[in-house]
Amino acid sequence: MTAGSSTGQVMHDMSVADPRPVKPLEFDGPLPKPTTDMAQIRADLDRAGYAIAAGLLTTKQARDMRDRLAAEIDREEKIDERRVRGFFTDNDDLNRRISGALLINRYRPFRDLLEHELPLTITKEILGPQTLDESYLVHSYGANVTRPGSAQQGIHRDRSGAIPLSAGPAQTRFIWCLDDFVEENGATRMVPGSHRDLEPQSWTVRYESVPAEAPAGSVLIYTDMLLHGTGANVSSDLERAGVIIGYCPPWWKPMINFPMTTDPATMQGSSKTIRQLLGYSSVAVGFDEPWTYAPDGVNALIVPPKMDW
Ligand SMILES: O=C(O)CCC(=O)C(=O)O
Ligand SMILES: [Fe+2]
Repeated sequence: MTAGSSTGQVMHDMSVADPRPVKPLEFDGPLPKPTTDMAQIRADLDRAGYAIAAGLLTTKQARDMRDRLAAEIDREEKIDERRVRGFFTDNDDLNRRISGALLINRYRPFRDLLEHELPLTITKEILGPQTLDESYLVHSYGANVTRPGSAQQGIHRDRSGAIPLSAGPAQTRFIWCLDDFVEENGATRMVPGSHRDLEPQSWTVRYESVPAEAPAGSVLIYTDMLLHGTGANVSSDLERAGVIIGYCPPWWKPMINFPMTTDPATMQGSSKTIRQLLGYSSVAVGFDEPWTYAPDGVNALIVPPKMDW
């Protein structure tokens, strides 16, 4: 297959002696490129299983968020390095990760990303209508900074193996690029077309993959059907910061219990949409249970579950 190759990559865990057989790409046609054209984004998602939306953040916004992210990671690392390194899905402890639960408490732009129009539009289109228009939820939120020498992450799906692939997407996923993503600094690797593959992911094959290269301020869009993973950072001096957010239907359990992890003071004056996305609602289907034992500050933020958008 001509469209990129992962076989030449540095893989610290496996090296060139990686004995696993290569699973070649089964995808023909042009690879998604950064675009501002919504029709192209939809077409790329359908055909390749991912798309690259360009220009969602200005260069300055991306740089400010990147600097703030670096500062928050430093701050956490000084308290306890296990908070930001050695994440269970990484092959070494060179990357730095931080939970979105911390980020949204500390800097408003990390909250604003959650209700940006583009991810919400795409989420609605992909996950489809919900019973009684109950709001989608933020399923997961974290940032991943690759650093020189860090290894490629194993190619995977952001999905529980317990959900059959035939059920279709259970999550929309967005990686906000705060730096230019290039192959050298570990741009996310994608397996185009794998969103249609109903074979469970295997650790015993080496998936051929392509780097999703994108300028800072872009967003990589995919779903939990697509095989992908962080690229190896083979540069000597480039970092690559990405903020990763997933959305799911309301009947799914988010990985972060935001009403319990978010400082209520930071949510004052926030929109109904972001509160719904973060789970400050009861349910549209089922018992409407008051949050009897929640702190007053949390109870004061509760909104109805029905989406207005
Ligand atoms: O940082 C990236 O490029 C992707 C990370 C990822 O796929 C994950 O952590 O699940
Ligand atoms: Fe992932």
